[in-house]
Amino acid sequence: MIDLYAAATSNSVRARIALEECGLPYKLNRIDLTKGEHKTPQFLALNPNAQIPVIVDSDGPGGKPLTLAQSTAILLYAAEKSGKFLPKDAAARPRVLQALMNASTDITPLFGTVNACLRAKEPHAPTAQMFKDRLRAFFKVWDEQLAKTRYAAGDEVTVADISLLAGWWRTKGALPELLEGLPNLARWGEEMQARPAVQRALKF
Ligand SMILES: N[C@@H](CCC(=O)N[C@@H](CS)C(=O)NCC(=O)O)C(=O)O
Repeated sequence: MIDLYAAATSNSVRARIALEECGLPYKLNRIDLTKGEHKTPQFLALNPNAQIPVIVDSDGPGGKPLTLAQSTAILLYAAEKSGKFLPKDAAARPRVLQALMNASTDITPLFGTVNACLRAKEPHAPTAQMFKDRLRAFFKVWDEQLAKTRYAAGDEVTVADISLLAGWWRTKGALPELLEGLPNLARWGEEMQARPAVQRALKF
């Protein structure tokens, strides 16, 4: 059994969709960031960086317990443990990893940066707009890609789709104007969001 510590954030959702899609049984432990539940001694023992998501897998590698933070590490761990969503083919894999990294290390952090700019005690509109423009530019390239392929890295759902969905879903909820006029991305997002495992993962 896997314990997942999470809330309705893009990084948490990436990990939860991964567990649901990979069919790995888990228990959701809700962490309320507004109450500082990620800063308790018990939580810091799981992740000294005081960030969600975290998983604790009682049946980790070699049958030993594993504690793991970082949503993309959790996504890759779930994919490898289940043997799903990560092609073994040496030609296909780099393309999937490239798409995964864009979703995980460009899109989600930019979304967080825009939010931080907007929520700052003294918001600076031009800075927020600069990061919004960068985020929009990444989504525009995704829209062009998804005009050519059904999924993020080809004809099959991979870890890249799971990661991108997390950023797309949060942006759609908080900054929908950044996704306007991107029909291929919208087609992909709606299809991904309709998957039963994703529906379960998005219910908090
Ligand atoms: N790179 C990390 C980022 C994790 C992260 O930023 N988590 C946020 C929620 S989305 C958090 O726990 N924030 C707590 C805080 O900022 O105090 C990952 O992918 O898991």
